[in-house]
Amino acid sequence: MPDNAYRLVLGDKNFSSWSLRPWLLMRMFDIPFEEINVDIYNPGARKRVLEHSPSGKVPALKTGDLTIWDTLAITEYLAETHPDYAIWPEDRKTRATARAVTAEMHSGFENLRGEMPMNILGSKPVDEVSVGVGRDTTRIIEIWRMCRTTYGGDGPFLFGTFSAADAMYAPVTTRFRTYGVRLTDFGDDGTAETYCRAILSLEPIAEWSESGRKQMKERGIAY
Ligand SMILES: N[C@@H](CCC(=O)N[C@@H](CS)C(=O)NCC(=O)O)C(=O)O
Repeated sequence: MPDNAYRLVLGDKNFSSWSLRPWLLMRMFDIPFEEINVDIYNPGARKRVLEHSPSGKVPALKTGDLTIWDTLAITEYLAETHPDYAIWPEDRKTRATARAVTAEMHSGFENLRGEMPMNILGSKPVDEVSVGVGRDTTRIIEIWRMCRTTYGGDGPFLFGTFSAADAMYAPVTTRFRTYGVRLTDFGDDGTAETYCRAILSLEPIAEWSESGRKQMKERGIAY
């Protein structure tokens, strides 16, 4: 393997939302990489992850003697290493907005993340969501509508063509589906619904889910 080849350390595909983000980004930009899949939920998980990632968390990107152990840092490294790919929008002000919405996801929406953990293969519709999840959902819908109407142009993604911002929000679209969140209850005029469909119908999302199903089967969990 060449010294600068990429190895992406990933957690369980059905559950690890942070792992999905850089994986999807790299697949959408056709950046080749090898996967290192780690079982992060069964006994001994911490030791297994620490073999690859000093924070004890996944994902981590390894290349040569470098390990990058945070999703946002991985994203920035890829954007710097592959300047020809529009991982961030080209226009400086648009790029700043894309970074702001990406960072808002990276550091926020604790209610949604805590109460509705990613479970791509699962279907667990809820009758009602908590006040906190409702607040997070309303803000996410507001972000998506702002991006789509201001920057979406002819493309189906937040900034037109697929960018780091879409990779960051992809697990949210799967959560809304898993938990049957009715987006119209939180101010959606159809823009967020359409955006969710655009992400969920991506070929790599189907690939990730299928691979997640195989992993679950190997671990004795039927989906
Ligand atoms: N800030 C980190 C968060 C990574 C994270 O929380 N990963 C979870 C899996 S989705 C994890 O490794 N959890 C294992 C643990 O906390 O022990 C990032 O952006 O990559």
